[in-house]
Amino acid sequence: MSYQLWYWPNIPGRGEFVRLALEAAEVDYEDMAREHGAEALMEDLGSRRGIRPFAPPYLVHGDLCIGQTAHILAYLADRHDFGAGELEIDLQLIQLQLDVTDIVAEVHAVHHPVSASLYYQDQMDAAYEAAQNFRDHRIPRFLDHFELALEENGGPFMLGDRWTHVDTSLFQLMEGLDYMFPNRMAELDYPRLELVRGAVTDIDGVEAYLASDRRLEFNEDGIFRYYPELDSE
Ligand SMILES: N[C@@H](CCC(=O)N[C@@H](CS)C(=O)NCC(=O)O)C(=O)O
Repeated sequence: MSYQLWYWPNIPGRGEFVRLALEAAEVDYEDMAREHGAEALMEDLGSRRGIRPFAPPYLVHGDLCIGQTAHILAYLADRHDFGAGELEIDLQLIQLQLDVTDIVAEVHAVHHPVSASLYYQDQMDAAYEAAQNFRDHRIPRFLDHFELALEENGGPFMLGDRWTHVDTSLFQLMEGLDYMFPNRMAELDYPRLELVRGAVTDIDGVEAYLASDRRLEFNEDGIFRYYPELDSE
């Protein structure tokens, strides 16, 4: 039974972390809102009752409906063998995936420091300050953490020579940060993160995906946005 992925159709956003893992594993899925539109997504989510996802992305698989990016990835990793297959290490991988969730939430907060319900244009002064702090302190804090973790097994991937959901997410994180802060990222040096980024693009499924029209460009409606005024000089 094929997976149904529900995510906003016009941005890579958080859905891209799920797509990349599915594509790397060459697993079939239907990208529902890209096929049927954003209204279909709102209708589908709105029609669900009881314990349901708070927000996209969510994955439907038979009777299961799973929200939260890291949670979806943990489920898929277990079914398609792109975790570790060993409880202790799988828990560490999920922990790292949740660290990615945290930095992605901070990325979003750079453009929405006052409220996620307001447009960037309504909170630009606060965003300017938030971006400075994020660039100077939070990027190095998170990237040092991932770089150190990558040392554990010698790379290029988090587990050494086999990729996991953490690697595809680190790829997307680095791509997103480069798009968002080209000047700031050029000042920083993370050789292990660069190695994993290159190794992920060499995974057959990812290589084919990146060359396809399924791969969406970053844009200013998404999570990773480029506003020159928020980058370093
Ligand atoms: N922690 C959730 C966050 C989900 C989320 O915030 N989704 C965004 C799109 S990327 C959304 O549609 N939010 C609607 C809202 O917050 O009302 C995850 O990692 O999946």
